Amino acid sequence: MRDRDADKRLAAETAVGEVRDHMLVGLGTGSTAAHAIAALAARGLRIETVATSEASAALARSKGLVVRDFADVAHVDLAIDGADAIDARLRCVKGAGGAMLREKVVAEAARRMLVIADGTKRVARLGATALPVEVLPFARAFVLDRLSAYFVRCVERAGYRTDNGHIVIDGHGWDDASPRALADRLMAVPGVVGHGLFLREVDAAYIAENGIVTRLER
Ligand code: ABF
Repeated sequence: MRDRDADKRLAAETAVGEVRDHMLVGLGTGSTAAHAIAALAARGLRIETVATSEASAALARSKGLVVRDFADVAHVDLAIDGADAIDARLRCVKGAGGAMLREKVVAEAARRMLVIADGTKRVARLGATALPVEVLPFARAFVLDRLSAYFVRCVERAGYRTDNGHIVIDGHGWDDASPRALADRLMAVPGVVGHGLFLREVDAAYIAENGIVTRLER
């Protein structure tokens, strides 16, 4: 049995094969995305990038990639990012790494969005994975109270702040019968600034399991 990290690297390296010269590439966050950043740098293409986190920006720069300020960017050619869970319809839960808000903006700006993952991320149902919700610190107690209607248990990440200065509440135990409705309800709570449900952003996934890569296309 291969180790998970080898599968993460294989998925990342395979997906990076879609990148061409002169593209503007969105860099994801997390250990799988870090493999993609390394693979991109190794290819030596003439590309520019934007990053979904300060950590990924620093990693990319350290490897010699050009990282632009996303605040100056409206369109990205290709985004490549990890996930915490992905189902057969390419719907994902993201945000264990806390970068889901910037990840969603970049994914939405991208003409094509690829998820890269090892096989353990493939799930039949999304609801077994904790759903991260990014929250304005000012609204902490109010949002925790409102979120209790949608989750069996809500856990604030102790001492944690996102790159945007917000807190994260992980929602455990949620009904995944209609995730679109849940996504809408979460965003309707004042003080919620984002969440980790990616329901229509992902165009394709590269999933590696025991050294075999499967590409799923929407
Ligand atoms: C980002 O990093 C997130 O959206 C997801 O939460 C996490 C996956 O991390 P890893 O690749 O380390 O499993 O992609």
